[in-house]
Amino acid sequence: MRISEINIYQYDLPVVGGSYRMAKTTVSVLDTTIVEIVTESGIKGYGETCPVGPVYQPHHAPGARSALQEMAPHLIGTDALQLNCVYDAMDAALNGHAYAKAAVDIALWDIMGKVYGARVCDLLGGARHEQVPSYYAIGVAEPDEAANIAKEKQAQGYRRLQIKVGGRSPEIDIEAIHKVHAVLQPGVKLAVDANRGWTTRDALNISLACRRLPLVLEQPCNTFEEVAAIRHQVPHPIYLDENTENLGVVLRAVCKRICDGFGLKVTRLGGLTPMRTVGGICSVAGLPITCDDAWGGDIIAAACTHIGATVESRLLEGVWLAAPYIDGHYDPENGIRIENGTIRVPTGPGLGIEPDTSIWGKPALSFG
Ligand code: 0XW
Ligand code: MG
Repeated sequence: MRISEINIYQYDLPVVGGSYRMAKTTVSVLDTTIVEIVTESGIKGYGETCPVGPVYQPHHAPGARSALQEMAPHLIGTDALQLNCVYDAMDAALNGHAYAKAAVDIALWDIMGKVYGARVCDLLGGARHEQVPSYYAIGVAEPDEAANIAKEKQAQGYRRLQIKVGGRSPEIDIEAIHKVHAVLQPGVKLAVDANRGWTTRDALNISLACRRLPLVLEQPCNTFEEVAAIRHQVPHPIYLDENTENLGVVLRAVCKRICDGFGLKVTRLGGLTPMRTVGGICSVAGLPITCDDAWGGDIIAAACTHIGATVESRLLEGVWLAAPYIDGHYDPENGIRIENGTIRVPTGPGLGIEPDTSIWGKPALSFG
């Protein structure tokens, strides 16, 4: 089934409440890129890639569109159902840029689902859950404010919280971690995410100051090497997030046991296809994962939910969505929602959402 047309949309997703703060960046509007792939039989698939600003990881929203512009002409005429061949065509046209290729990958899984009458999670090996747990990320906030948000989110049903730290004095981070921990209900998990913002010195001091608190340290330092250096000196489990830029890094981390789990991002790895491989590796290694992305609307939310549905319960820590920070949905009816801290896996074929494309205006780029 040949690809006859590719449309690329640009859309701004404003952050509800004004801004979202992490150790190295604060964002208030997210520039998202949506890829619409049309086949000769008229079936359409949708993919999306939305960096959370230009600093979070080496991804750039206009860069994603430039990469897609480079690749798209080479994809017209390829068979949408032959994912491997489309990958070959993308790699032959452009080296790297996995986060842009991811949008094409997601759109092709959507098309496959629509053609075969199956959900993406079922094509990926089968849904292990019809509802997946989500978790809430509390942006960098004053300690009392973070604790209040933690209480509010638990009351809404979340059973896992992530607090953002870093970019300020370690003493305030220590206080925030203790205050949030103090309001945790029994069984609620806590991840402390420095988003690469701590030096190894800060990570050691903060972890030791919180040594009695059960929590996970997510991406405490900037590089893989820094995390490896503190790995056996801190009392807490460590999850890697931003450093897992490709399958090779994941393999290295697993083989060297640099971490105890991963915060994964669908687009960073290059789409649902590499995510499935990483999921399999983590399953063999017994390492828990979260299925996330940096940001994005209903398309990314659906992709994260479908892959999350395929992960064993013992290893699925949660599926993170930007939905609570976004006003409205691309698909007002089937848009992905968090209810009582969980997400219902879509039931329709493909990603299970039918976006109202008029929301995005005219395509920024069209091919075919
Ligand atoms: C909480 N997230 C999954 C979404 C934000 O964009 C950052 C990210 C993380 O864990 O670093
Ligand atoms: Mg993280």
